[in-house]
Amino acid sequence: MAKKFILITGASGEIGENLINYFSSKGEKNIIALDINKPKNSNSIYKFYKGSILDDQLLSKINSLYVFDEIYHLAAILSTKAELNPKIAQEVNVEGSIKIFNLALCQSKQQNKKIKIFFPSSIAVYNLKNNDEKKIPISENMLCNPHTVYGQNKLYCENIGTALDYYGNENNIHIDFRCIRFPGIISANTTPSGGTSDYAPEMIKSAKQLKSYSCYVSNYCKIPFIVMPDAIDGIIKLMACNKSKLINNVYNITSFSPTVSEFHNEIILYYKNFILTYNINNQRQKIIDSWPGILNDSIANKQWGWKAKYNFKKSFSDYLFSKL
Ligand code: AKB
Repeated sequence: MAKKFILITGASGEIGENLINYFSSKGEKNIIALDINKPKNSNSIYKFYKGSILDDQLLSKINSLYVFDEIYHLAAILSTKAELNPKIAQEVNVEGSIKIFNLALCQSKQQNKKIKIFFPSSIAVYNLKNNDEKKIPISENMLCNPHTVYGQNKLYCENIGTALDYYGNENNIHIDFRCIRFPGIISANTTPSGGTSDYAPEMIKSAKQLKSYSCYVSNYCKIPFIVMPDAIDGIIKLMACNKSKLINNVYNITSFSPTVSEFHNEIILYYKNFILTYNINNQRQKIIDSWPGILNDSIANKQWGWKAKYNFKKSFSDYLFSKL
């Protein structure tokens, strides 16, 4: 029987690197990684391909060389960068995703079975209009009318993936599409770039480096977050779940929703000299104001047992600042 592989696109991004570390810790070596940059942990994988998800020749080579069981399609341009470069964002986030879905459909056809594909979506698919909505836990079917390029790209791809799972393509070939709408993710060992939720991980990293931080959104701002171990746990749990239990394709997950001031107050318990200043970027502020204050993740909890292991306090004491 042919050896089965896992394909990870965006392998050197934050989720990619942490996912590779997870697989490697479980002894999983059959990983094919694709990214424009080499991941730091490339010695833990079978083969790294340096290139773009828009490169048809490269995708066709990868498709012909390997039999894939699962695909984690993580490559994307995040929200702040997408607003500044809408054309590139459309190419990478939409056209690139369609190419990866097509690769999954080819694999499904060759293997005569549904290929599992994991797609990370985002709270950017929501668009809140006022402060009252910030106080309501937002469920998957509420307020999905994104105004950012990134949110629109993600919602569009969610819908294509869901349709390919349900209806299949014109040849009746289906994929097994599984998607999480992530809140901001905070990692202790990697740094995000191009996102709008980056203020929290940047603030924490600055504190650890004994530097001050100038925050680009106001002190009252509040969006949901989780820490990286919970994000990885969510991906693994969702991908491992028996398909018969999954009534939906797209799920919210969350853990805590502090304001910028609450982040600051927690950080100074560990780094009492940490200085936070503000230099508001109106465009980024507007994006944060439009994202949920609280997420409702009860559907993920009911259908596949999702529950964050790290709450706000524990994230700092047992993960982010655990070595202090
Ligand atoms: C971003 O800020 O763009 C991402 C996200 C919340 O999807 N971190």
